[in-house]
Amino acid sequence: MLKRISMLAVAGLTALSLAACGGGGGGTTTAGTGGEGGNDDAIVMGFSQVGAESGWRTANTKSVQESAKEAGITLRFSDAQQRQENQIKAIRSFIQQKVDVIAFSPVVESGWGTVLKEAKDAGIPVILTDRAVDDPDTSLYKTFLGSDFVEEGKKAGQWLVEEYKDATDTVNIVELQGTTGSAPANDRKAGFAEVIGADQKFKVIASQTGDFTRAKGKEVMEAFLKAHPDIDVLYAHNDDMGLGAIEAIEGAGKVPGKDIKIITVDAVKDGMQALADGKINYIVECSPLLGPQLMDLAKKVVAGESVPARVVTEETTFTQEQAKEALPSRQY
Ligand code: GYE
Repeated sequence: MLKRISMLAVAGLTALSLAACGGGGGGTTTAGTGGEGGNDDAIVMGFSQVGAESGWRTANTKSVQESAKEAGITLRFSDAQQRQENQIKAIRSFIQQKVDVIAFSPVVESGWGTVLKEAKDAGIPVILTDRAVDDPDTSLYKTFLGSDFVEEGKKAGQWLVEEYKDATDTVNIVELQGTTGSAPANDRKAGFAEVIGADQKFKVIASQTGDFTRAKGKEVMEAFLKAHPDIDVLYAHNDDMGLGAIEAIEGAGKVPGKDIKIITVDAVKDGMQALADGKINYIVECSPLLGPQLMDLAKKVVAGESVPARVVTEETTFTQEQAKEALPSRQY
């Protein structure tokens, strides 16, 4: 499967022309050691990224690009701009290019069977990274590397249960969901609902998607605030939506972190800063630094070695005090 191109010049030209043609929806770029280090056995990885919707995503892209370079893997990177059809196009293009391995972070969970079957038939192994697919045929991919999003939702719920353990009144919660149909939105919602569902006093009075972006988080929170004068808690499926919502809350003359308690997921720098500043109350960490593990898995898969079907990322949680301590050494 490995490209055995003996002349470096040819390798360079090939990389350039492929980059120029573009490969997927939002544009493909090639990086890595293919034309630099004289490594004509370099593994070629086609990577279809979700987009650039959040601080988490930016950190994840950087991690993947840097780790590919370090591992000597030639990366063909395609940005899907949050659209499944762009990802499907990118994967088909990677199949045509006969890359050695395809890695992708599926924007939504369903609808992948056909294109993954095409990759399998072409003998190209696929690695899921960050987000899952819901296809029951697990032979369509070699492994899934990423967080346990249900667990993240549960951790958010557990903090809330503890925070309001002495409260007897109803706790009115609004929820900003991630991208509709995405694994983190589905699972973070489910994990949270399971934990708070054990106590009747917790009521989710509004729940809508903010598409994981700051702008949408702000817009939806503004609508929530207009419709519901009595919001106690905001649960946002990522920091960026929470940060957008903070602007909306301040705009409505309320104090984020006090009048409305806020829980988010990710723990990117801006989120951690808002937590340290007292505007967010609790953050459940979701690590975007998946690059090194992804490259290790890719090497094994291409070498025909067996890999675990599931690799779960290790993560923690942060209170306001813990955020102050962690901030100076935060990598993303
Ligand atoms: O939490 C969010 C991003 O899939 C885990 O996607 C990822 C999520 C992350 O846009 O900020």
